Parts: sequence; C-alpha cells; structure tokens
Amino acid sequence: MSTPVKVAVTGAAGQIGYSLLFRIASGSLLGPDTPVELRLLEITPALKALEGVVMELDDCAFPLLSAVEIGDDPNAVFDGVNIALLVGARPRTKGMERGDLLEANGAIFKPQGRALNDHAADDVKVLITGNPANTNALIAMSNAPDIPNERFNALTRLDHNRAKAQLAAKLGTSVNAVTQMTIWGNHSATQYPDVFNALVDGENAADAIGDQGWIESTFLPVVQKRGAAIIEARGASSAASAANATVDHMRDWVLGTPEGDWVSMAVPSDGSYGAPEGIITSYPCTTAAGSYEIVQGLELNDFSRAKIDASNAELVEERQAVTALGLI
Ligand code: NAX
Repeated sequence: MSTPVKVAVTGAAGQIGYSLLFRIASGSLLGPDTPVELRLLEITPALKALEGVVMELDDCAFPLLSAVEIGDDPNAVFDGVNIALLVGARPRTKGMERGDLLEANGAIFKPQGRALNDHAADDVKVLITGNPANTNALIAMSNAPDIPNERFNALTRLDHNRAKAQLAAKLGTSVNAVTQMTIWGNHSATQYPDVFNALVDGENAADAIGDQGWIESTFLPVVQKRGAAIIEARGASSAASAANATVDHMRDWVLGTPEGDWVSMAVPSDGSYGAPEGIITSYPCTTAAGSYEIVQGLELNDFSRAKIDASNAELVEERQAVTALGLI
C-alpha cells in the first residue's frame, strides 16, 4: 500500500459530512488502492458530535482508513493535507442581508485560506462546497498567495448531475447516455445548465428534446431550484447527493475524466467564453494527471450567452461586495 493521502474535511459533523466521510474512507474518492488519513475540522461546540462520527468511522473498520485527526484549529488540521474539502459554511438565516452572509463566510474562508497557504502540502487541491461556494472559494484563494490559483475550485457538480438526471428522465434513457453536460456560472439560481452542447447517445441533446419550451420553462427551473424542492420534500437540504457530487468532483480532478466527455467545475476564470477574469465560475472541464483544462471552442447561441453573462455578472457583484468588505 502507498503512503496515505491526507484529506481534510471542514464542517465534518454536519449533514454532508455524515455522508462524505464514509464515502472517502471506503475508497470512493481515491480508489481501492489508496489509503487515506482523514483530518476533520469543526467549530468547538461541534467537536463532541464529531467524536461520535469518528466512533462510527472506527466501527466500520475501513481497510483504507489509516488515521483520523479532529480539531478546531485549521492550522493544525490542515497540516500536510493533500486534499481539502471545505464544506462547513455559515448558512443564511432569517433577516440576514447578502452582505452579512458574505461577511460571516469571509470570517471562515479567509483564515482557512491562510491556514492552507501556511500548512498544506505543496500539491494541495482545494474544493469548496460550502455556500456561497464560488465566492467562498474566491476568498480562500485570495488569502493563499503561495498556492496556485487553479488549485481552488468550487462545486457545481451536483447541478451537473441533476441536469444529467433530468435530461435522461425526459428522454427515457439512462444517465450513461448523457455526455458533455455543462453548468455555466454561479452555483446559485442563476446557474445555466446547457443542453445545446450536451449529447444524448451521441446526438445533440437540444435536438433530441426538440422542444425549446420544455428547456426554458421546465428543465432550467427544475435544475436551478432543485435544492429548494429537496428542502420542501425532505425538510432538510440535500446532503447525500451533495456529498456524492463532492466525491465525484475531486475524484475526477485527481484521477481524470473519460475520453470524449467532460464535467462541470467552477474554476478561476482565465477569460474563456468572455467571463471576467479572476471570478470563480463554472466551465466545462476535462482533467488528466491531476490538472484540469477548460474545454475550448464550444458554440454559444444568443439564449445561452445571455444566461451565462447574467450568472457571471452576479459573480462580479459578489466579488465587488467581498472586496468592499476587505475579504480579498
Ligand atoms: P450543516 O449545517 O449540516 O453542517 C455544516 C457544518 O459546518 C456544521 O457542523 C458546522 O458546525 C460546521 N462549521 C461551521 N463553521 C465552521 C468552521 N469555521 N470550520 C469548520 N466547520 C464549521 O450543513 P450541510 O448540510 O452539511 O451543508 C454544508 C454547506 O454545503 C452549506 O453551506 C450548504 O449551503 C452547502 N451546500 C452546497 C452545495 C453545492 O452544490 N455547492 C449543495 C448542498 C449544500 O447546500
């Protein structure tokens, strides 16, 4: 067996953590031959609950789980980590303005970015799941000047998986038949799931649907508002599917995407497709040997262009807000 990979998870005692940790420890993240050491960060009042989760991890006797460390100090927990999954965040509570939300999350992601900068392994890859994910990633990235920007991603894979599932259901086929799906923009209600560049059994997905009305009035809002529909039905926000998407994103980033397909990843914009540089926005990406590339040369019709521009404009506004707050 190789040396264990150190995987940090923040918000480890939360609902996503409760699904995520067991997936990582069982080998879903890095495969059946790679042992992992879990390094779990929580706020002090949640450490006791986290101890209970660690007892359950022990009770699984996972062959690949070499060690588990827990703590409330990011400087200690992030020491030597190769992978950081930043899940813990401050949710919006009643009466909270957007500025308050960004400020509260800045208080989390600014010190975590610094701690990663100072203590993580040289090869660290950082994925932000905690909302507002794109802008939290921007805050962490901006406070980690020694880590290359492209090592900071935000999660839009759950939206990507949701879009594939909706499309497959509409066309009465399997999710395996759906390829080249893209989520563009922000992980928010402005995100744009693009069927015009997706394929179903090799055929253009928009052509296969043949109904622009369904795309505009059903598909887009269902994918964009799926999180709210789950809260409505379950009485709690998506957790297992969010953990699954977090695993999918990081696994593909480390191990590569299949030939002929791509995935959606929110990555620092290099200006591709007219996105303002520097924001962390979702693109179609391929990965190989631990690096990603933004897929180039896709055609965007006027409908898609307007939606993508609107979502990126929202990210620019969020960036302005966190700049004004001194968070980046
Ligand atoms: P929970 O509230 O169940 O868990 C969050 C955990 O984070 C709590 O245990 C809390 O104590 C911990 N935490 C708070 N501040 C922390 C800090 N400074 N350091 C370490 N831990 C800290 O939320 P959960 O349902 O697990 O969701 C976590 C985050 O994922 C939320 O921000 C949520 O909005 C976001 N989501 C993102 C999704 C995406 O696709 N990007 C989808 C699912 C989810 O909504």
